[in-house]
Amino acid sequence: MFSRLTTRRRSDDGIPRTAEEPRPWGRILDRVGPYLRGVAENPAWALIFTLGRFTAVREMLRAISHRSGPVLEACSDLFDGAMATAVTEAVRREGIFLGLRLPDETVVQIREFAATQPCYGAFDRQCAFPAAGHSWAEQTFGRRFLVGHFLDAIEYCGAIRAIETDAVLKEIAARYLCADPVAISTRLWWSFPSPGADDGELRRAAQSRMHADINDWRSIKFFFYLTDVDREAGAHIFLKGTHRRRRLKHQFALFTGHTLAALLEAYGPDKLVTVCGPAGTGFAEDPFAFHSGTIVAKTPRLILQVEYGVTPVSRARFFGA
Ligand SMILES: O=C(O)CCC(=O)C(=O)O
Repeated sequence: MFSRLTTRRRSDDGIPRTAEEPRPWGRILDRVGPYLRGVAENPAWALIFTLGRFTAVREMLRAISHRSGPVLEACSDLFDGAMATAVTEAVRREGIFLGLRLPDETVVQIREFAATQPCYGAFDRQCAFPAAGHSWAEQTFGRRFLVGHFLDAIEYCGAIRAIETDAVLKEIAARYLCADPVAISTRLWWSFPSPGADDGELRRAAQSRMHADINDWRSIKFFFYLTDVDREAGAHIFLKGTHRRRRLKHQFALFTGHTLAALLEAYGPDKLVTVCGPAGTGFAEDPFAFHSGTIVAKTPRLILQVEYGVTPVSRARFFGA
């Protein structure tokens, strides 16, 4: 059924520890198409991609930027506006704030949406399937689906719209970005167990090596788990401090993705954060820091991500397609 059935060394906590890198050609070829499309859609992205990898450039742009409105204490039905300062300071200092929480009814609404709508395997609109039919879909389409995205269908989920436009999240984003925040992506997706996935499949599903997002000159992501997540369910991992302090070899590297083992050696094992928690758990992070999902060993994970930046993007990129 599947053409490649290689397995990858994986530790008990779901985080691949392999230090060696596979040959770069596959990684380069995988990226040519998306990069060219990115530049065609938005030529400014070439500049962001080239210069946005340097911490000095990012810090300089932050220093000269400003937001148009005053700093306010925002209020909303979902989050406590009083936490904006703590969130912003933690993300600035560590790159991550753990401790956001979605109201239970919001979790229920998004779970209902995800249970009644098909997701799309490997971002392919030809491969629609209900999450409960994941094994069926892999058999039927003859492909592994490590992730299933809902793409633009999430526009019809009121609970997601409410999070995306939430005044407290926007205020946190404005403070962190030192600019009027632009919503640059919203994604809802399942991560599924799919034993035997090879390195390329794991990499495309953000499960094999840590990476840094260069989506904009500055951005902030809010993640929310909609299912209970432990180390067997694809917990998100993060390297504290790497959004601001980064070795030159990692700033000049051709790829932003590196093995966890190599990064732990460079920055220290004490910097690793593994985010586990019940459905509703939320966290804010600067995705320029090294981060990743991990291999889903047992339980599928449903996760929502809302990202704010400073430069508008196209509709396709907004939903991650
Ligand atoms: O699946 C995850 O936890 C990581 C997602 C990720 O790497 C990203 O959104 O850039």
